[in-house]
Amino acid sequence: MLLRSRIRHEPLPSEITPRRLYQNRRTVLQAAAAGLAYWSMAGSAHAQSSASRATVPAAGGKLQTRPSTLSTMEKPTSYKDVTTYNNFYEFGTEKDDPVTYSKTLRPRPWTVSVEGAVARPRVFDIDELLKLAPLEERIYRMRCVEGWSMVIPWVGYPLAELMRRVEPTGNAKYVEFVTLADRGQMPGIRSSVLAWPYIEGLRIDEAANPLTLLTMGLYGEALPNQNGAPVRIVVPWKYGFKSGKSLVKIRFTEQQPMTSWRRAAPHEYGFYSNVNPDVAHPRWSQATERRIGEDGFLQRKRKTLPFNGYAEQVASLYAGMDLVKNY
Ligand SMILES: Nc1nc2c(c(=O)[nH]1)N[C@H]1C(S)=C(S)[C@@H](COP(=O)(O)O)O[C@H]1N2
Ligand SMILES: [Mo]
Repeated sequence: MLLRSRIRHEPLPSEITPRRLYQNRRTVLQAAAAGLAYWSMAGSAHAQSSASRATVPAAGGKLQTRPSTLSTMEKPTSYKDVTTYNNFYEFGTEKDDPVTYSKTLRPRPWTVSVEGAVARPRVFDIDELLKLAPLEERIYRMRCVEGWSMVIPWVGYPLAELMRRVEPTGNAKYVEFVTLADRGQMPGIRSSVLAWPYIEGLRIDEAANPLTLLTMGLYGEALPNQNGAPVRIVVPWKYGFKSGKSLVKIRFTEQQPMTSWRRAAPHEYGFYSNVNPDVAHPRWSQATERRIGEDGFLQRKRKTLPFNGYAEQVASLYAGMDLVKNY
């Protein structure tokens, strides 16, 4: 298993891809700063990036993306780490279980039902979802509640694009994300470590924030099974468990949804779960983190940032709220 994945990913040197992404992003950011037309520059940056991607072996299909000014400039974690060190309890609780046991997941055909307090409820086919809005490459810092972090080049578009099309009503105060629970495809479901299906939720304004990404890919390719194929949510200012994988239902609700981790351990995992270095998990501190790929002899701990470094974009969502109580 490990041997096979090594061979498959050998032509993807982690030192080269992140540097190229970094350079393309700089071009776009500099163009924006110089007041040049963003689109013409973004177009040329994209042409450049799809050309250099021609050598990347396909884990899934290749996706057409445009760069985003919301990407971090930090060096992306290697493709190998992003796709072999995962949390996806439907396939087991060890970090290498998802890559090992998720071959049985069938990401096609796939539909996502969008329902509840919306004027236009609809079942979207995955291929329809892929074309609903232009795909962006969003390089986000991700922070797991367990104390490790990664930088991941996701591919998707803001969930707000989907929300616009289904028209949430005045009763839509929250969004519930329901993910696949199929014993036939997911061996981990035999275990009662969590209540299945895995459910997550956001407040409607969090869901509509431009950082909240409906995600169909990473590193320019369709999502590998272990990362939540074919579609997941990504919420970069919250602990990783808020980013539910392999979504089958998005439900707009008036009541705050009961989420899987809260149900399992309400004193450890709150509804909000914003990354907060000042609020310790009951069993460990959240003040620092270990960046995957930086481990080793001279491993350095990084300071965890409030809202995972996205405070400028999202802190206002919580104005006046007690973030110790609302952990
Ligand atoms: N359906 C489902 N989604 C899930 C999980 C899970 O166990 N099941 N784990 C969460 C946790 S704890 C983390 S840290 C992220 C990990 O995403 P990644 O493996 O793509 O980095 O997925 C989240 N989404
Ligand atoms: Mo996590």
